[in-house]
Amino acid sequence: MKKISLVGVPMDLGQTRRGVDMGPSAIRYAGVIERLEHLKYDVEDNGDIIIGRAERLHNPNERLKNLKLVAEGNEKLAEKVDKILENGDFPLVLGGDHSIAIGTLAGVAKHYSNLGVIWYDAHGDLNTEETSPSGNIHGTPLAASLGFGNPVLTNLHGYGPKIKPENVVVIGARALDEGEKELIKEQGIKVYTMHEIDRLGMAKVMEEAISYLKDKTDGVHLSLDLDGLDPIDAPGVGTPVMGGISYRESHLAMEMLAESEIITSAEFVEVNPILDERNRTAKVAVALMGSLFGEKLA
Ligand code: 5AB
Ligand code: MN
Ligand code: MN
Ligand code: MN
Repeated sequence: MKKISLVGVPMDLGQTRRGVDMGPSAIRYAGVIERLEHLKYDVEDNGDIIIGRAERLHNPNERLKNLKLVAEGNEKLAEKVDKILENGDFPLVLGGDHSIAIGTLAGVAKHYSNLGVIWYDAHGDLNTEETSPSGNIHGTPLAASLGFGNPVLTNLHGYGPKIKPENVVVIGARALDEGEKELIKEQGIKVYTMHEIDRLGMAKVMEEAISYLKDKTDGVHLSLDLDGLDPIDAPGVGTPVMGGISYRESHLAMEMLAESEIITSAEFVEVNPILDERNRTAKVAVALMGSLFGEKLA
């Protein structure tokens, strides 16, 4: 069994609601290490990546907020993740806002020739510097990893694009911006919105997603934004959207990924303990990690 190598990323500069930088602490407090050790994994905790502090509000002339500090933090993360994979371990990244997926994928993708990505999220995170309605980098990491957006982000860690559009599956989308919808059509990105989840059921969606990625990829990264879940089950997120994936459906999705054995790296992001109810969202994240790593109910 592979060693699981944890990295915390206390990043909150990819959006404007403070508190998501405490996500890694909240997830550790919710017992991630104990949960994985109980499943007989060897778990290493690398601690947190050091993220710079914005001295004052972002420069209003900059389209993408805190670009420099976000890029610097992501570069450090990419180096760390790169080393974890060089050691042959499984990288498990704890966010932090979703801008950190740029660094995670930069560290992961160079180890594969056809990396697949499952993007579990209410949002597409497919905005670019031009299409972003907010200037928040956490709304752009999937586009950046595909090679669309500001070169500082698309070329992070010295190369890009990291992934190919035909190797991406988005699951749970229900709040896509116009520019994101266009990019999805133009690039032929596979998206299971809540409509398909309602219509087909989560089991069928995951079956399809897994068989879509299984043969054409040599590794699959899971990027799980807790706002993919319904805010009733995961209230501690900065950009909640009603009508999301349930807690049970999410467990089923993780259990099916565990059975498929396709996942080779993962990150759990956007847990904001300030907006949470008694650390519930971090506990949900840890429970889902349990299922992802093979926990069984009986
Ligand atoms: B998250 C929005 N599309 O770009 C934007 O939480 C929201 O990482 C982005 O999925 C949400 O600002 C980013 C309106
Ligand atoms: Mn989201
Ligand atoms: Mn996201
Ligand atoms: Mn969010």
